[in-house]
Amino acid sequence: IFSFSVPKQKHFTSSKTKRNSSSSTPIISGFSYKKFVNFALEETQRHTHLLPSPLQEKFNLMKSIDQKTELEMLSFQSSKIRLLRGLTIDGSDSMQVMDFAVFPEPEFDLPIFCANCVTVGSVNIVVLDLNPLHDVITERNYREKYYKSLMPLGLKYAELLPWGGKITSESLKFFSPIVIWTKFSSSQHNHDLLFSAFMDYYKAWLEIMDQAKEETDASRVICNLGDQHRYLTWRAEKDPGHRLLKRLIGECDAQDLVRDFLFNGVTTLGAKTFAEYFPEYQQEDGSISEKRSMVGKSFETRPWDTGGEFIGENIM
Ligand code: BLA
Repeated sequence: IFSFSVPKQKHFTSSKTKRNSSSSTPIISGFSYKKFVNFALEETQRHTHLLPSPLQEKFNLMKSIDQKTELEMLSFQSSKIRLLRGLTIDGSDSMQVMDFAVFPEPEFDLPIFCANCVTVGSVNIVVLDLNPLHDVITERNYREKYYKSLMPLGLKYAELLPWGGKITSESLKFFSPIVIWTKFSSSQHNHDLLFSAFMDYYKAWLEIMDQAKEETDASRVICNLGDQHRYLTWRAEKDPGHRLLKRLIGECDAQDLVRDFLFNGVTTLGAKTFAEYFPEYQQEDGSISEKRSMVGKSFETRPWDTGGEFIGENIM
């Protein structure tokens, strides 16, 4: 039996604030998203037996082309978890990135845990969510199954971490009524708040994982598989992180990281292509539009009511 232990406190740097000489904004020194990933791993181990993923051998540590930035990758699996993986980027120029996600086995219709945080200078961009596996705008049953009881949690953080402004409707369709989509400037208070939101959302995900029952109806498993593949196909093609990754490690390694690690499954869980799932991106010559969004940005405020009902307009 394989056992391992999570390196406790290895990356846990205490966050001290210091004054930025060029402005009066306090900046966080020693801030790192590694404590988020460490928390998630330790917490997961209380609920299930984690095994290292075969991906770990190829994806572990990388340096950017200019040697100034470090990329760290961790990946695991368990009985209900097809892939738990985290990427943290520790940049020299006060850039910190985390992309942490958990993808369920196709026998489970569990949401996909999704935490994406980007800190550049004092700017923070965050998406934290239990991304719905199925469409929560049209499929009421799925929405109620998972999100009804989570609405109080979502409402709490919707106040503390306000809506980040206009967002594309393509992205919005992958978000749940409890999504935390926010932007804020760095401060100890804000980073603490984000960490507590991350811990609460992750604990909520683990609890629904504990309760999840294996689906035995083959047609439903196929449906779970298809929707997870669609999600992976979307993110492997259009995730906002790609441009930065290309700049850091070059086009070829970035493609590998995105398709084989971050969105592993995009080439194995299904055969449909991006153009088949998202035909609106197909151009006359057959190629895929490089645009992130065909619709543009909308939804200046949170488009769900307190009951989790979608109240936005013009979602296509
Ligand atoms: C910005 N990342 C964003 C934005 C969103 C997300 C919504 C704001 C820009 C926009 O409105 O599109 C995240 N979008 C998501 C997520 C989903 C989605 C999670 O559709 C899920 C369905 N981000 C990363 C990684 C990097 C990264 C790994 O996850 C870098 C390596 C960078 N994200 C990044 C940067 C920005 C960003 C630099 C700001 C610049 C930009 O928008 O291009």
